[in-house]
Amino acid sequence: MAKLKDLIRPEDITTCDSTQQMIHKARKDGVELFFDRAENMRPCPIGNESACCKHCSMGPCRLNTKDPYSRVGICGATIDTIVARNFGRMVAAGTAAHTDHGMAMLDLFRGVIDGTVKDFEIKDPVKLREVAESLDIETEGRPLKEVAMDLYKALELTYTQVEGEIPLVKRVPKKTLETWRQEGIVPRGAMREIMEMMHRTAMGVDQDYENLTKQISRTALADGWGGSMVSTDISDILFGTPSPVEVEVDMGVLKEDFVNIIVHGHEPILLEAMIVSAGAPSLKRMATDAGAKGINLVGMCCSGLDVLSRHGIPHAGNFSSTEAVLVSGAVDAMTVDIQCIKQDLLRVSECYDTMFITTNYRAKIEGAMHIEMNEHSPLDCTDEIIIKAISRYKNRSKTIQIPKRTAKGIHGFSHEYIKYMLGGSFRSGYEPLNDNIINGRIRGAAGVVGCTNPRSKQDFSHVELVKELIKNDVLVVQTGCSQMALAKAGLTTPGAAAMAGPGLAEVCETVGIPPVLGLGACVDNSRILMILAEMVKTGGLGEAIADLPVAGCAPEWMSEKAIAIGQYFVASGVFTVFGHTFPITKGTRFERHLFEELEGKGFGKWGFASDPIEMARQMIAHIDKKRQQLGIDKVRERVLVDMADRRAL
Ligand code: XCC
Ligand code: SF4
Repeated sequence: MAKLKDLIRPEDITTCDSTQQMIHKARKDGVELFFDRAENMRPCPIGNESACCKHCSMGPCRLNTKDPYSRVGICGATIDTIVARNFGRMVAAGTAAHTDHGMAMLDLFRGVIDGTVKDFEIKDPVKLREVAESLDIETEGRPLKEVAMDLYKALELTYTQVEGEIPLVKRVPKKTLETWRQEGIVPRGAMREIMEMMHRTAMGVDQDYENLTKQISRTALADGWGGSMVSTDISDILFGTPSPVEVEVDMGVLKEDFVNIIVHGHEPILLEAMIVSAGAPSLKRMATDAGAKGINLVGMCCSGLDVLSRHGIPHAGNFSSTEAVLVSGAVDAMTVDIQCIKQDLLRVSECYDTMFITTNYRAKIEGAMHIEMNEHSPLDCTDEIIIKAISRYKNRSKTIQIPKRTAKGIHGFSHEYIKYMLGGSFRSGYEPLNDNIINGRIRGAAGVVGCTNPRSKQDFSHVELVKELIKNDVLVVQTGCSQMALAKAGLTTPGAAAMAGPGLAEVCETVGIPPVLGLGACVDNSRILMILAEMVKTGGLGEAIADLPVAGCAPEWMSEKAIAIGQYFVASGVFTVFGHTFPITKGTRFERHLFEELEGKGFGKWGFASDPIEMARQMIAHIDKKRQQLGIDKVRERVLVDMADRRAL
């Protein structure tokens, strides 16, 4: 490692105070973190703009990013073909991740229905019947198991259907669906779409960036309205639909005198099973016999967000903090399943004698302890993890330094709950939201989501962007690592309404909600799609999602999954801004297609900005444009004048 004084200052790496403290400690301990590698490894300038193709062994072919039309690949592939193909493969990979995760949830659901999985049950039969009815499955007077089996079969089509539209497109607003039909991009099963995407991006197949874009959208839609939505619905049915709960977050949730276990990854089953194991009297006794006060279960990344919304389990931080938290020395075990698991977590764990355990057959790490989770007997795995953690607790030998910071906030806003909360139990619905947008108190809504990235100061853009949006009366909904950035910054409390503009603040204070609503993990971006669909259905704000005064943003994204999500929002009609980098060569026709032309066809479009205030400006400008098109731009001016008058009085 470089000399301490030559290293970039932790304050410049992250705005997360706990993570800063851990970077300081890691440096003292001589432990390298991914922040240090990001500093020492410049991104490849050609790859950064996606101007390289390695789809066959005539290449790899590198084009000139400064003058993208000056040459073509050996096969003749133009820059537009190359960037579009690369982009398409990112969408295919992201979609595969979400749909494979959703498929695992369906496997579990099937096991619960046919009785082979005994440790879980259907926790939310109301949602099961609602989802079934939304797919025209008969529920009247039928036993739950029977309805569940029919639902399972319908949802399986989301993946396997060879021909025809996937069942969940029934939820898409009519006019939006019309646009997709015109373009021929209503998804069939996700397996088919991903397969076709991979095929069409292979050497010598689809070499027309506009035609490729159609399949890119179709694949992404198979994620948003398919795999991700199934994943969310089944998780709710099996583990309960979230409703608001107060949760403590940040690294201060670790407790020195407890056995600390962190669960990191994406499938809710691991942490759900951990909760059961950690509650077992025999294991609790084993922990106290070892001298601990108890077992402290803590989540990170999306796994953490899933159970935080359902059970109020504390959350230690987002993607950029998963190595840093180990540096505290207080983590007795970190256990992981799939996605966003840095391989180097193993080495950092070893530096602090933390038990690092992989649990999923699809995601092993060379050299790491693997205790496989079998859905038919999940507790065998989680009991053993707890026993391992207790043994590490007994033999703790490293100095422990836990950052003291915690923040409390309200999380767990499902789209069902938002409906209920706004309308009350007698008249639940989205009318109050639409009304407040139409009357101008709320200017519009924004989804701020996605990862953190060591190439972008951790949490900074998320927090600054959201502050700017709420200040301008834009209601914010959140998922993923972004939600944790705002939670740590204290913006998920009702008190944060004080930072909102007068109109939004008034609505938040009346309903008693924060101006920033956390909806859960990244697959739960499907909840945002449902909110958008409800807003259209409720009326008064246009006929398609593309008509709504809304926008989306992933300011510090890093994963291919984020690109898939961005594309399904764009294809659904949402203006979507990405921050700090975009995997495309500037000045190409493909860029113009994504950033301008798609909008003219009735879709949303992509945007890009590096600075959070600029991101907010673009999003608000779009929201205002939509308000104008809807003819509701004038009311807002009146409302704000009223408000100022009232305040003056
Ligand atoms: Fe991963 Fe889902 Fe990104 Fe966070 S936000 S870094 S994808 S954990 Ni999903
Ligand atoms: Fe080069 Fe064409 Fe092969 Fe890509 S597919 S590596 S552009 S020859």
